[in-house]
This record gives sequence, structure tokens and C-alpha cells, in this order.
Amino acid sequence: MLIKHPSDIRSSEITDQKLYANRREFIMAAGAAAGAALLSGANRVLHAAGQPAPHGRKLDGVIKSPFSAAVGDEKVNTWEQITTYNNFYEFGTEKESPSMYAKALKTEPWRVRVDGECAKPGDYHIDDILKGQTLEERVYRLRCVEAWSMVVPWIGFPLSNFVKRVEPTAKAKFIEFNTLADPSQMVGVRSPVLRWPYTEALRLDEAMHPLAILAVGLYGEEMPKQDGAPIRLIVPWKYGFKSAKSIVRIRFTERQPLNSWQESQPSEYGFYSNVNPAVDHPRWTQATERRIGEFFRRKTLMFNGYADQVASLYSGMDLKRNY
Ligand SMILES: Nc1nc2c(c(=O)[nH]1)N[C@H]1C(S)=C(S)[C@@H](COP(=O)(O)O)O[C@H]1N2
Ligand SMILES: [Mo]
Repeated sequence: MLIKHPSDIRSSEITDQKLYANRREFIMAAGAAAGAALLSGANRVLHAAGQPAPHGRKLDGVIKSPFSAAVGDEKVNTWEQITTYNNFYEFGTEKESPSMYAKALKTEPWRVRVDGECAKPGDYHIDDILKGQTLEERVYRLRCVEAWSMVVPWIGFPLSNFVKRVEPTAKAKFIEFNTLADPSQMVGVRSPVLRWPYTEALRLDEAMHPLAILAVGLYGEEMPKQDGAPIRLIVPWKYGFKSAKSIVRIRFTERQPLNSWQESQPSEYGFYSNVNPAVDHPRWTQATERRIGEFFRRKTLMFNGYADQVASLYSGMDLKRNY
């Protein structure tokens, strides 16, 4: 995320609405678009190694959730887009890297350690975590802090169900998530681009919100490795980096944890990281976004379009200060 990708620069230049103000400038814009098309063609050749995930096991008993985003004019992104354009720094910093290297991730057996301020700590096997949960398909917008976005048909269950089960104590105010950090399976962990293990956290009331889910699949199948198999967090009203992948530890704390991104660049990545078109990233605008697969930029929506459901969590808070 620290690296500005040529594709991002390009799309912001060619879709700047001001360029269309008069005919002369429109012609200039058309020229830029042609150049961009050539560039993206070259990119495709350079990154030909990016491979869509192989299809996995079908998940049974999945119901459609009423919490899905009303997609309307928004198309759900394709399997290929969702599994070749990823952020998963444990497998490298290029968008195609996870699709190339995540094959090495061993997802069975998988346990999640639960500890800290809760009455039922322990090592929970993934089958045990899933026992008794109804899996739901939730079509959510994913908005990356890098100003691109996707629409993904996740499959999962409310995070709150699992939190209730492990009984946080009265002292628990935050919940922290850690990703596996095994350099023998994850080539990216050999480079110090972030502090490993990848660490993200939520306030406990955010974690209890019905929109926050633990996801175990997408498009009706078990989670592709590049998307965070076998279990990951999805918090749709926050920038994508809050949604930690391949979770091996969940910890309840009294104090606010320090997230990996916040630690690496505190001026750029705060604790809350709510999607907010009014608060720019220091190096680029958050007012618009490029939906993967689309040409024109879209306006970014407050809380990524989930304001009606989540705004009350932040009433009375200054969201410019608490970015
Ligand atoms: N462990 C881990 N989780 C992570 C990341 C990462 O680098 N490592 N990247 C985050 C970012 S920046 C985004 S935008 C989303 C991307 O999810 P996707 O690749 O499934 O679209 O995953 C998030 N979760
Ligand atoms: Mo992101």
C-alpha cells in the first residue's frame, strides 16, 4: 500500500472530470486514454503470471443474507478479478503476487488461538468454529485505502456469534486479529515491509455489529488462498486493510492495540480507518475510487455505503481526527 502503482496514477488522470470541460481538453483526454489502454496491455503481458484461484470445495447450506449491498448498477466482480488482484503482503506487494505464491499456504489443519480478556480462551479448530453456524452469502463492497474497489459475494457468519461464544470479560474493550506469519509458506514474510504477524483490531462494539463477518468462502466455494483462506475478517464499512486474512489468533484487550499499518505509517493509517470521502489520504484523494473492471471513477460513499447501518457507532466522534 505504500507503493503508488502506475495503474492508480493513470486512472486518476484519465478520469478527472475537469478534463471533459471543453472539446480541446476532451481530445487530450482521449489521447491519454489511448496511452492508458496501451499501458494496461503492457501490464497484462508483464503480469501474465497472475493466476485465478483453482475452484475449491462447494459450501453447503448457504443462505442469502438480507444484509447484502443493494448492488443495482454495481456488478459483482468476477472470480478472476477477485482472485488475481489482491492485497496480501505475506505473499508479496504486487497485486498479482498472492495469486502466484499463496498456493504454498497450508490451510489444513487450522486452529485459531483465542486469548486475553475472555472466559473461554483456547485453541479452536476451524470445524469447531463453524459448528452450528449458518453460512450466509453477503455481497459487500470492498474499498481499499488505495482508492480501488470491488464487489464480492462473500460467504460467512456474524463475527458477533463467535465473540459471544468465547465470552469477553467486562474488561474487554477491543478485539485484535493476527494472521499466520510463517516464512516457510509465505514468501513475503521474509521481507520487513510490515511488522509480522499482520495485526488489526476493532473496538468491541464494532466487532459486535451485525455487518462484521468472519468469512470462509466466496462465490459458493471455500475461500481461495489469496483471499485469506481458511478464515478472514470482513468489515465492509472500513478500508480493506482492517479485514485481516488467514486468522490464527483472536485476542481481547482492555487497551487499544497497535495495528501493523498504523505502526508503519501513523500519519496515513489510523485505528478507525472508516471509509470517508471527506478525509483524504495524505498522498491521494479518497473522494473517488476505481472499481476494478470499470473505466470511470465512482464517488466514494461515506462508510462505503453502509452509513445507515453503522453511523451511530461513531456519534459524537470527530471522524477527521479519528481517521
Ligand atoms: N494478512 C493480511 N490481511 C490483509 C492484507 C494483507 O496484506 N495481509 N491486505 C488487506 C488489504 S489492504 C485489503 S484491500 C484486503 C484485500 O482483500 P482481497 O485481496 O481478498 O480483495 O485484504 C486485507 N487483509
Ligand atoms: Mo487495502
